[in-house]
Amino acid sequence: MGARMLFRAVIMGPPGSGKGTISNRIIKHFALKHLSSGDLLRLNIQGETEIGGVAKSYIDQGQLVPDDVITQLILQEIGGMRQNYWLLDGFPRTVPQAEALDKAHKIDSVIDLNVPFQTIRERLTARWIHPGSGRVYNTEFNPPKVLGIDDVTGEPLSQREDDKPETVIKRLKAYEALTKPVLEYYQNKGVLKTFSGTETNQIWPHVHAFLCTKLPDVSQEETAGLR
Ligand code: G5P
Ligand code: MG
Repeated sequence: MGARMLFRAVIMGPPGSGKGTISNRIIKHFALKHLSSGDLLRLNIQGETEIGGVAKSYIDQGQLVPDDVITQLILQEIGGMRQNYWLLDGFPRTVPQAEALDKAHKIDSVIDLNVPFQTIRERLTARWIHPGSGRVYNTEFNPPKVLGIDDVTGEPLSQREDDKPETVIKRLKAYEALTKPVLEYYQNKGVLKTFSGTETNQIWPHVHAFLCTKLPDVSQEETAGLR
């Protein structure tokens, strides 16, 4: 991947729509750096940083953290990256966040996962995560090889505080009120690409085909040891 290459993407969708799951597939095929705002906030909570302290009360309530807090965190993180090809997951999720991002970086593509709310509610209570890496499992859909243990590191998995049914409903409401307008914002900029479905395995081939029109798929080269 040449140093001059530039590709800046965002993946959007309601809580539990599969942003993390599809992002993990994307980074196996395309040379993009994945940056999840939720994972970053959870690492700050775990590390007991000042931002973590502020964020925790909002996240546990199923509310969005204030725009200025998250915007500063993400823009700083992007600024610290050497690469100019990345995939933002979970940011921006309000119009002011999208506007602030726009001032700093022009976005090339927005992948929108349009998954019905009913499908989502059932998924989240069965979710387990590896906090260190953000790897996501689901006891029904993609269980770990050993229950409660991360496949790669062997470390214990945990459940998210905000995956309780009543908090999930609040998160879906926040999405409806604050994040949906961001879709319109990107639609007007002509960069929005929506993928609808109820299963990640149905949606993924379409996302893959779309990204192949923009970027080389490097997974074959990797297997052949060419990189
Ligand atoms: P997050 O961490 O960004 P959400 O709520 O946007 O959280 P979430 O919950 O991480 O999104 P996801 O990444 O879209 O969902 O979905 P996922 O984890 O890949 O999949 C969900 C589950 O379904 C998993 O168990 C997966 O294995 C399973 N699954 C996937 N596909 C299928 C399938 O086809 N079938 C089945 N059966 N299962 C499947 O944000 C958390 C909080 O941080 C704050 C907010 O408080 C937010 O609530 N925050 C921000 N606040 C303000 N501004 C921002 N920009 C913020 N970003 C984060
Ligand atoms: Mg996620």
